[in-house]
Amino acid sequence: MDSARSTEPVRRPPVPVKIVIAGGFGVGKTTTVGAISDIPPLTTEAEMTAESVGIDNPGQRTEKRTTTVAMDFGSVSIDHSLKLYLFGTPGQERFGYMWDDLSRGALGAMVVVDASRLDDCYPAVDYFEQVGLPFIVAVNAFDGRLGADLDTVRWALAIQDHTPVVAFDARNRTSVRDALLVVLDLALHRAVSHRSPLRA
Ligand SMILES: Nc1nc2c(ncn2[C@@H]2O[C@H](COP(=O)(O)OP(=O)(O)OP(=O)(O)O)[C@@H](O)[C@H]2O)c(=O)[nH]1
Ligand SMILES: [Mg+2]
Repeated sequence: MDSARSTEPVRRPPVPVKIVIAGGFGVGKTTTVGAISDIPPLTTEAEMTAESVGIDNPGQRTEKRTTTVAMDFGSVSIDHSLKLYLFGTPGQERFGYMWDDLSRGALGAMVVVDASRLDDCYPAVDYFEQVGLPFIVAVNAFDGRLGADLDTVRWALAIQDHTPVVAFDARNRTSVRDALLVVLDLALHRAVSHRSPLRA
């Protein structure tokens, strides 16, 4: 009995990794979490009211009726050894005070960008540069169009060379997965390069 038990491979629980999905108002953060999550995502959507007109600008997406007021939450298993926990931030600037809490303990972040409204994206880029959390800029190809090429986005947002800028489709699971893998790759590289060398 004992010898049979000892030959069984030890199945360790997956390593939990927290990733923040951030960005300006209405850029597709909730859509991103919903597209990839293995579980029904937890959302905190509230109806947008007439009072928000002129303050919250959804751009050309006049069909937008709700907005995130606290957070999005979802999870996805990358493989048996790694499980991502995704925390989406609210996009409205007045909820910016929540970003510290949502980012605590995160390994990396994905800043979702609508290239037709780049102005809305500066606060998220600034925030992650200031707190030093590895992040990528993921330009959401609304309706298959980027609105601006990636070099233009990098230049306009003054994105540093070591920060990846990628295109993705927030509604497409595979596309979101590929973008998240870039976040993981970046976070891993950062962790390895910041590790102090072993003493002989
Ligand atoms: N056509 C198209 N519409 C999209 C895409 N991503 C999101 N949308 C739509 O754009 C609107 C905004 O998407 P959300 O995912 O709610 O954006 P958000 O960033 O979570 O918004 P806030 O939480 O309010 O800041 C919704 O109506 C989505 O259906 C996309 O890739 N293509
Ligand atoms: Mg949202």
